[in-house]
Amino acid sequence: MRPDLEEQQARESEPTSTEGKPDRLPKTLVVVPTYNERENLRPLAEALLALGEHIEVLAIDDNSPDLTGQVAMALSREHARMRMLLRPGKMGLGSAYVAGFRYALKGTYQRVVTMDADFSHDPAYLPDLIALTAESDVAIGSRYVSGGGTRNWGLRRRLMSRLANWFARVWLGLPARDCTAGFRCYRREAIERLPMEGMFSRGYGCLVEILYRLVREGCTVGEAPIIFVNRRACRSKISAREVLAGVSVLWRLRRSYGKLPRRR
Ligand SMILES: Nc1nc2c(ncn2[C@@H]2O[C@H](COP(=O)(O)OP(=O)(O)OP(=O)(O)O)[C@@H](O)[C@H]2O)c(=O)[nH]1
Ligand SMILES: [Mg+2]
Repeated sequence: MRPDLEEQQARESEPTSTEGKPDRLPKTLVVVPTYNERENLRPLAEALLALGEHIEVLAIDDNSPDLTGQVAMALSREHARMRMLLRPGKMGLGSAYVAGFRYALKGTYQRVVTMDADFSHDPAYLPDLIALTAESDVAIGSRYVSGGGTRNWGLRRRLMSRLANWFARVWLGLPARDCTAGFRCYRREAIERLPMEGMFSRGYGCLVEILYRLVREGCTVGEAPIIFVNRRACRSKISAREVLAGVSVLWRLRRSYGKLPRRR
């Protein structure tokens, strides 16, 4: 790890313990995993923080070679509601989410949002997602419900996403149209029920795995439409290996726990 990041990593910023603000919106931690998102992190974090005092942002950076970690450090010095967790190397999206969940449980956050740093997930949808958690334990920013969709995705990406979702529904019995979406809001109580130690996946497969495990624990799922826009800056990280790892997670979940029962 670079020496400039070493010192900072030792002092990860602390979660706050103040209660929600008088506007009564639930105190929300927005977890943003980053790997090579130098150009995206600042505009995204500032757009999120501008949504209101109830929002705090946690950037989880895995020692990105483009020094996104330095942007996270600068932001956390400038903004009281900006937090950071700098890890020594690339550990995968799933492991970043779990680190974010653990961080949230140490504080008094009532909601935890996960979203990508690359503006595929528009911060403007955040209030809708938080509002939906009044009735569901998990709210998904969904591309595959009425009003949702994708922009600038090639045929291969569209097919892969549809196929993964079809498997998640038919093979695992998940009760959602968009099971692979990373833009989600969780109630704190849902995160508390997630068996994090036993997770199979450290990469992208975690999206299906988290949803599967939560539904198995009895959590309810709602979906709000979003238009997903393909990244506008920096490079994609999804490799063929990641796709294979995702398929193996579906297989392991089905083999270990079976298909989820139909909801009444
Ligand atoms: N901390 C951390 N973040 C990661 C890792 N892998 C991906 N990310 C971040 O997770 C989010 C989703 O990754 P993306 O590469 O955008 O995946 P995607 O949106 O499915 O695909 P593209 O946008 O086409 O690249 C982004 O904010 C990434 O920077 C990782 O190993 N560690
Ligand atoms: Mg992306």
